Amino acid sequence: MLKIGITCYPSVGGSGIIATELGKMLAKQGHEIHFITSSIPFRLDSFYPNIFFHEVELNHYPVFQYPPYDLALATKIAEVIDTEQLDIIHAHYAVPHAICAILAKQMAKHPVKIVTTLHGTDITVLGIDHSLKKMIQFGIEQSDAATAVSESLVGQTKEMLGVKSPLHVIYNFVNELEYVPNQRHHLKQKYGIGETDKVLIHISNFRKVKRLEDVIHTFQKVHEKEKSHLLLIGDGPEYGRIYDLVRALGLENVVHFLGKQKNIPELLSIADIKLLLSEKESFGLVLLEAMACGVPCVGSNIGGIPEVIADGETGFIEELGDTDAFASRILELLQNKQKWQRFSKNAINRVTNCFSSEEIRKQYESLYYQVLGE
Ligand code: GMT
Repeated sequence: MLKIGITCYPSVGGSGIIATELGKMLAKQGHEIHFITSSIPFRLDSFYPNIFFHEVELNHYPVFQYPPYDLALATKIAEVIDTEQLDIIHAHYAVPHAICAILAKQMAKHPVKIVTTLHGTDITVLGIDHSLKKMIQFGIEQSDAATAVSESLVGQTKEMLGVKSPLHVIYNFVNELEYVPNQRHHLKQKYGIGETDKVLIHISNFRKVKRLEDVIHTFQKVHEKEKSHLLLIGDGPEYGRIYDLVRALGLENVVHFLGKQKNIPELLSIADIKLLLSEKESFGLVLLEAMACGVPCVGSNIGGIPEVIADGETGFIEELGDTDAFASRILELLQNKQKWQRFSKNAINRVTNCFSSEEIRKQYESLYYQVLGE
């Protein structure tokens, strides 16, 4: 059995979810898991005797303009490597987590291997910042193994950063016990949605790359032809702008801003279609969550989205920004019950066949043993 340290962003977000769910699955296999993060990962909701949490604490010295989080993290990782005799550090994101792990490895006395998973934002957003390119490349190349969550992200990483070392694709997954189709039609009533009205759903952190205005314009076109509502889940920088747009279009009674929510499977249970129309998306975990609940998805032809949605089988892919095409695909599904049911079934099957959490756990586990030479 291995002793594995995991460092990630513990707050809401796909990378934090994957890091935590993977930790929980590895713990079930008998491995000892040590989360080294700024706060308890939000998905670490129940007690596991072989999961430990090491909090990175920040000291506010008057000489520093900003408290040096990355150095505090590296120091903490080094301390845990030695005290717990860790075999592996799994860093989610090259910057800052892999960089901190590399520094920690140099400081620690106990030998450790570093596995880094790229989730996208560090490559597609930070990689554009020239000053960070070299550091991201260093983080990947100095790791003992690096993985990316889609083929598209591997391609982008190689192209943008000129990374020479191998990058393994290990797809994301969902907790299949949690994300299941449910009959919760009474929930519709709570939001003032008629029993037969259709429901579209979008879940994100409301950053510009998520193209919320395309979601609203697409919905407007659907709403003109079909009695429907839009649930917007999440919060972020675009919230205010999108709120104003919805009011300007007179859609405030049918577009529901729900903010950050925990009960995503329940909300998905009343949704007919999931929308993800981003301009950058290395994977789109929210698509997989929807598919597992039997909700067909409509997405943009960007990044890893076409690797998740099987176009014409579990949903539809259209060109970025083409709100007419998105709307007509949504109407095609909403107005043809048989087709919707076929897509819904295909979506559930695709999650089981291509993104099984057990398979993905095994892929990470065998990579750990590979870097350890076992
Ligand atoms: O999308 C975000 O802004 C959040 C970010 C994160 O850290 O969770 O998401 C990235 O990682 C997810 C998990 O691997 C992927 O599903 C998202 O596609 C990816 N986001 C981007 O590439 C923009």
